[in-house]
Amino acid sequence: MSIDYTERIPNNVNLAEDRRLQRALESWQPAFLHWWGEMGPTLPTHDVYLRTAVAVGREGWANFARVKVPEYRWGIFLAERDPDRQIAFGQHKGEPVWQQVPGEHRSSLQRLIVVQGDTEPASVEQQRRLGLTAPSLYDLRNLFQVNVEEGRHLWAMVYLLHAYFGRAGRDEAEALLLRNSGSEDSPRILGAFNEETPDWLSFFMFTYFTDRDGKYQLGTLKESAFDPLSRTCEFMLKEEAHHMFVGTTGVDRVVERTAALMAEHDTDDVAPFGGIPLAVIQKYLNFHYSVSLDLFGGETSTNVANYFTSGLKGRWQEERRKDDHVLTEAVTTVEQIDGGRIVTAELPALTALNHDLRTAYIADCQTGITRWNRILASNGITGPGLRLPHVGFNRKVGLFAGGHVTPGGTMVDAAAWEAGRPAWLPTPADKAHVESLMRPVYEPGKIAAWLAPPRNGINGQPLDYSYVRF
Ligand code: BYC
Repeated sequence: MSIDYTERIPNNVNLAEDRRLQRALESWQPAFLHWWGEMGPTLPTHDVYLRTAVAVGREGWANFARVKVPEYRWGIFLAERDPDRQIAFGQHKGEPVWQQVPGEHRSSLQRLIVVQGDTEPASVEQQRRLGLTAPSLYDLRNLFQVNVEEGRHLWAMVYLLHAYFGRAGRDEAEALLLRNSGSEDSPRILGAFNEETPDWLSFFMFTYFTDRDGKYQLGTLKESAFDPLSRTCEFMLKEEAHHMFVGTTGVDRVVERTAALMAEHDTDDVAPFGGIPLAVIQKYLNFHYSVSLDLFGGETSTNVANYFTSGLKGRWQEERRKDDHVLTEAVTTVEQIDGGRIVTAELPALTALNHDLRTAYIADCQTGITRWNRILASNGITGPGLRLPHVGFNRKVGLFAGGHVTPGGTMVDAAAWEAGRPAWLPTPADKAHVESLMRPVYEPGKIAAWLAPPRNGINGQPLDYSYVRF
């Protein structure tokens, strides 16, 4: 299915054939561009080497070119429709998927789409000032790539709201541009999207841990019985892979540089040598991991049980699971706090589906830890290395909220937790040190001294390519 770039809004959904919808979206477009101008990247540039989607199939879906960022062609791209697709789970299992929204599921589906849509512009807002301190043109280009695609993911959700939810959907689409990350009066919906991303270590941790929640949530929405949502999420996941690559390799490069400085100077305290100490990397990791765990909602949730049973939101890799895909009889074990201790409890699998998704996410997060510790070892750094904190650490949502759990998984009282906090989460001094390293490097091929250079350029270009021109 090719994408029509002659239209004002590039799309592969035959927008030209639905004049009302086209007009509605064309009237949302200036509001989006205004929002981008006000809340998008603050660094002015001449052009940036960016990829743009040109098709949705397996082969060669993207085209790379120098683009003026505000002229990026944001559009609506859905994966191809499978005419035989059936609902894979829940009470409607085996029935044909829906091309329209069933009345009884209207408000739940709209809610899920709004929550998903709200995160996309939020991340652009959180990252808007990072261009001012980019460690290289390569990194700056990756930041813009992530930003324009999060903008496109907002378009993806707005298309669904406009096309399938009538007046209420159009109102929600408008509201997506009115809430803002960190705003006192109208914040973004989910906690992690109101946190700051003030420096590039935070950016790499965000794209590793928080974008990875995106991967898992989109993976469950890709299973949805509402076929347009499924097809939208399928294509979003394709774009999302690069965002996590930015996070994984970004943290790789910070760890690599830190390890090299530790080996060279035979000390853990690499701060005086312009590096980020491993203990500080661990604290940033603890923070971003724990706020990202909150994005999975409560370990037990009737919302998620209802979403699953009614076919709105499936499980990660639903069709590869070897069970009945209905789960009315199934049970699972979940950790929780009981009488000041962490215990495991057996619960109905249906209400524990957020926990099920989070379990797959945690296993995926662990692969990063393994690779970062391998980088440390290959630089001759022995010792405990980096690790994921306990799932109950620093939680604001779910069964651990309000409990005082150390990164090692011990329950302590509030005073002990506060006393431990500076060792576990970034302190003002840690943030000030990281901030002091954030100086822009805009010369082609040059790279800031607090991280290692990337292994390869983008799309086969050399590292000293002018990825961004001013
Ligand atoms: N902050 O029943 P519960 C991404 C609310 S990231 C604030 O336990 P449920 C991206 C919850 O809404 C992926 N509030 O949770 C990444 C509910 O409120 P209502 C985004 C929270 O509903 C990087 C109440 O607490 N996509 O794409 O089972 C860059 C009880 O909650 C939070 C999605 O999340 C929180 N952390 O699950 C760019 C997918 N957690 O309904 C993009 C769509 C929970 O009682 N969303 N609450 O008023 C969902 O599937 C679900 O809404 C959630 C929550 C998984 C978020």
